Amino acid sequence: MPPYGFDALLFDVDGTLADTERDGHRPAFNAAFREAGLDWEWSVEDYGRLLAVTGGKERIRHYLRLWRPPWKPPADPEAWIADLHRRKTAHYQQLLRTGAIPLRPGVVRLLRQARAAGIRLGIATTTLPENVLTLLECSRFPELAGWFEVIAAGDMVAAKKPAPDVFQWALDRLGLPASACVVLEDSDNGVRAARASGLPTVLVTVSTYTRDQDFSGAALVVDHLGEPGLPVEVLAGTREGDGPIDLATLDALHRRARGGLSRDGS
Ligand code: XBP
Ligand code: MG
Repeated sequence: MPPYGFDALLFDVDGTLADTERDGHRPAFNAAFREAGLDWEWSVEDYGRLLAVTGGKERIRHYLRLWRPPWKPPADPEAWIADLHRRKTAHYQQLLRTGAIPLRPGVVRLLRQARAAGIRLGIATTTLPENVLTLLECSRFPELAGWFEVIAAGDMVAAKKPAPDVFQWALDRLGLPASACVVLEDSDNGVRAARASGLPTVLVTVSTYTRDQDFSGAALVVDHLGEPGLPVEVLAGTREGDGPIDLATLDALHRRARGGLSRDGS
């Protein structure tokens, strides 16, 4: 039993493990649009607004409904959206394979510390499992792809974040109560999803598009996890000490968030 008050860390992917949205998913959507003969282009600013809708297929559907009328897709709209999204995924993975999207500061350090301490690792993401694996395998640390016991992804469940489903799925697979896990997220939708599934402790590392969001359910909001020589800025909430975010930092947040409850929540 590790000397920490939690058994597992649950990581979001997009924005948390890596800052994937602006220079990863967005250009991949645009490349898919061009390939399909569409003159659509999601600018950096437009994409920030579209991110309110989680999930790539859902985002395209929303864009069609609210931004493109009276244009309509040929034939069956759902099949057409699915095909366009498949093209987007192929472009995204091609981009990941170039190594263009690095993992965020402190991610590998914290994962290594967790692994050494016997803390279990899981992922709760909106994107596809193959995107998660490609991101990790094409990073400078491909061994990370084998470190996550569970990859809970948006299409495996009925509703994507901010619904709690994907976190619930991860908890069920790990066989752990919510009280035994700490979550790392970057977005308001992610915090809402985690809190709605009863997860008490959410650390937010803000990303390109999320800095100004409302993180009222989070235990602490910082700019990134930090590294020796790369100080962490606290954006909301308080922490004990300073320095990079490590297991001791998360443990202190978790104990405070749980307010002295026992590990099974009683
Ligand atoms: C991330 C998302 C994803 C990506 C695109 O949300 O909303 O939809 O933008 O991925 P979170 P897909 O970080 O909260 O999980 O196109 O594969 O859906
Ligand atoms: Mg995210």
